[in-house]
This record gives sequence, C-alpha cells and structure tokens, in this order.
Amino acid sequence: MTAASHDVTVRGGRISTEHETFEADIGIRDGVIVSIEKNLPPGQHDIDASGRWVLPGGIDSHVHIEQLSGMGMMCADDFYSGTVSAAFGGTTTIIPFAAQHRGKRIPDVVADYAARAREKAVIDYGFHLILADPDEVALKHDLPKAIRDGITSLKVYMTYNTLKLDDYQLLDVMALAGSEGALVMIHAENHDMIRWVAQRLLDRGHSAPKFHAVAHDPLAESEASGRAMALSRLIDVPVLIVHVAGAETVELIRSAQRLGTQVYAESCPQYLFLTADDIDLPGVEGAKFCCSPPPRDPRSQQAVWDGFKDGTLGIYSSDHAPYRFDESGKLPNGEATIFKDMANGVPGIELRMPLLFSEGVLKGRITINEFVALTASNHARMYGLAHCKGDIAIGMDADLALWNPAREVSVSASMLHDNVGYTPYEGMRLQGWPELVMSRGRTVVENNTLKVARGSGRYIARRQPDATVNIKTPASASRLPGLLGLKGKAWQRA
Ligand code: DUC
Ligand code: ZN
Ligand code: ZN
Repeated sequence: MTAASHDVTVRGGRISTEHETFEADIGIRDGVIVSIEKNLPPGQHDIDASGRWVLPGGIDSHVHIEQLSGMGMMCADDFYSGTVSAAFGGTTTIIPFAAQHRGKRIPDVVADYAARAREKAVIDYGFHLILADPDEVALKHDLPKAIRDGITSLKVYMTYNTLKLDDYQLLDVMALAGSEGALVMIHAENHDMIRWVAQRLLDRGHSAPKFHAVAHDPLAESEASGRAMALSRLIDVPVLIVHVAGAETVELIRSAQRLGTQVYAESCPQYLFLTADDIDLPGVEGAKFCCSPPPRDPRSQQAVWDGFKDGTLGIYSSDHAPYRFDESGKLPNGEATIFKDMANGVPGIELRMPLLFSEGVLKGRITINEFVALTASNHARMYGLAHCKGDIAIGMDADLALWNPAREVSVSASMLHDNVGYTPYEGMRLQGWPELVMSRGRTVVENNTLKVARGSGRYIARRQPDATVNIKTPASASRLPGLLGLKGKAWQRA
C-alpha cells in the first residue's frame, strides 16, 4: 500500500464487530473499507481513534419520520432533523416507514416519501411499507413491484381503527410476502380488548394518560402475538413482532422459537428503561411516556434484557415516534386531552445506542459484541443490508462510530438534535458516547458538529431479508396442500 492509496485512515482504535474485538487501523477508499491491519501508512486524511472503540455505525430499523400517523398526527421530525439526530447518536442507517393510508396507492406513497427523504437525509436510508389497504391491486401488482424495487419488508397492524387488518387479510399479506421474499413486521395488539377496556375506563371517568397503560393490557399484546405466530405457522412464512414490551410475550416468542417457528422479534429502549409508573404523573405529563404497547413493569424490563441476551429478541430499535408535547402531537386538546386522543409514541433515535452502551455494555449486562449485533449487524441481515452495512470488514461501507467509553453525559432534551422538545430519559446519567460518526467514509459528526450537507444521504434498495431467503417458494405451494389434505385438493380443482 502506498500512502495515497487511502482517502481516510482510522488509526489505533479498538475495533469490535459482532464476532470479535481487536486493535487495527482501517483504510477507506471511495467510501468503502479496503484495509484492516496494524500500522497502515498514512492516508490523505487520518483520524486518531486511540482510546476509542470503533464500532459499526448503528442501523435503526424502526423509526417514524415525517409520517402521518393512523390517528392523523404528523411527526415532529422530518428527514433532516430525524437523520441528524440519528447520526449524533451513532446511527448511520435508518429504515423509516412509507405509510400507506386507506385509499392511497402504494406507488404514490413510495414516491412521496422518497422525494422528501432524497432532499433532506444526511445518512443512508431504506424504507419499509406500512400496508393499510391490501386490496387486489396492491397484492397482485403494487406490492410485488415495491418489493422488487428494494422495499423488502412491510409493517401491518392488528389494531388502530384506520390501519387494522383482520386475520384473513394478514394471511393474504403473509402469503404474498412469502412468495416475494419480503419480511412481515407485525404490530401485535388485540384491537377489541383495548377498545373494550378503554371504553369502560372512560365510562368511569378515567381519562388520564396513565390509563393508556391499563387499556393496553399485557394480554392484548400476548394474545395478538400468539395469533400472529399461529397465522405465520399456518402458511410457513416468517414474521417479526415489533416493539415487544411484556414478559409474557417474550416467553411466548421464546417457546415458539424453540418449536421451530420462524418468528423474530424486536424491542426498544422504552421497554428497558421505562415502566408504567413513569406514565403515572400529575395532569397530562404522563403523555410524554405513552407509546403502544406501553412500558410495563420491572419484571417485563428484565424479560426484555433476558430476551436480548439469549437471542429471543434479536433487534434493538428505537421505534422513534416523535411528537411534541403540545397541540400538534401529544395534546390535541391541551390539558383536557384524554388518553385515547394522545399521539402514540416516544422519541429515542439519538439515545437508542448510548442508552444500551452505558446500561448494557458498561454495566456488564451484554458484551460489546452483542451490542454490535443488536444495534447493527442483526438489522443488516434481517432487512437485506448485509452486503454493505452492519459490519467492519473489507468491502463494507465505511459506516463507523468512534465511541469514547469514558465520556459522561447527563441527558437533557436540549442536547438532542430531534425536534421533539422533550426526552423520556431526561436527567439520566450515561457513560460512553459516539464522538465521531462516519457514513461511507464521510465524517458526519465530529466535535459535536454536523459536517455534511442536507440531502447527502443515499437511498438503499434493500435485498431479500436473510430470514426469508429459504422460503422463496410460494407459501401456498410449500404448505397448504399438505395442511388442507382433501380440502386442499378440492380447492385446487375448483
Ligand atoms: N406503533 C409503532 O410502531 N410506533 C408508535 C406507535 C405504534 O403504535
Ligand atoms: Zn407499532
Ligand atoms: Zn413504530
């Protein structure tokens, strides 16, 4: 190697991947890692990483950015503030949602989100689709095309009046995803259980934010998760249950996985660091902590830690759902807002990785390699990005975060770069921070300053998720005839 052969070198850091930890320099050319060895010659630009841990940039595969919610609320973050905030927290790739609402055509939805992101994003991104209207055109034409164009995962809801699919529709979507090689992400909560309990609470005058956690009983989550897994087993198509909150759901997923069910699962900071007690505050203050499913109790927090540790939960995302604490989001009717009308969701895109680094790695709950897997490598494989993201290896995009493990940070909303105005983690003292963040060899954040231009992030057409690679045959061909026996034959003849 000659000195000029690297555009950038990152020197003297302690590198961790999901598999190993070692000391080496990293040489980068044209945004790609081309050398990993000790004592590389100087490049055109050299970054001193001594005393810092060099980790893959994070992938946050569950974020809501510039999205209109099912309740008609616009997120507080656009593709600029959302991606800037992600980068300051060590994340270099996000997968937000292109959200279809009923009556809207998928190509229009995708084009709309793509245009807005192209103009504003500062880091790389893909899209999932939220599918609210799986009609014949969507299933036969629009969805297969979107999947071929790199949107290889889609989220469906089992609750919310304007988004909910019934079990028949869920089976249709799963079967289509199975045959096209896409991954189905499921918001699993029993709609009628929530609706029924909520109505009784309101009838008795219980409308404060804390009753959100009562209405969304843990059984609503575990029942729907169990049903989603049964549907997935019926047609042998993998699913991923998003934002798992409750201990019973973690245990159900673990049992299903032991039985060989292809079910994957995600959880988020709010289920590790918050409980329903945080929502129990005077007035409407508790709305700041409301998301669905809601944070539970210490037993569920421990179950989520255990799930991350033993692999039951492979994906740690923020589920960043940014709404301001005012009429535009959390409080459409000001102080008179009842729990059913608050925007659902909490911010977390910037603190996702620092929270887990401090409370997980530095407190000995998980290893640094597990941290890399949970925040980056597993997302890359799960969502078809493993050819370019989520690892420090030759040929991968130079997406890196240089962490100072000694830096102490007292969390406050004012230090964050999102547009939310509060954080549920206000006042927490964290140790460790990503001080330099690089995307495709470009320094994005250094010295607490943004170094790149609006719109410099790139769209990534994602490949087939690893979880779906072996189910490329149509689900109906692999399972239905055997399952249905004679009925299947009659159905085939019809
Ligand atoms: N589901 C999410 O994925 N995010 C926020 C709220 C919700 O219901
Ligand atoms: Zn959801
Ligand atoms: Zn979400």
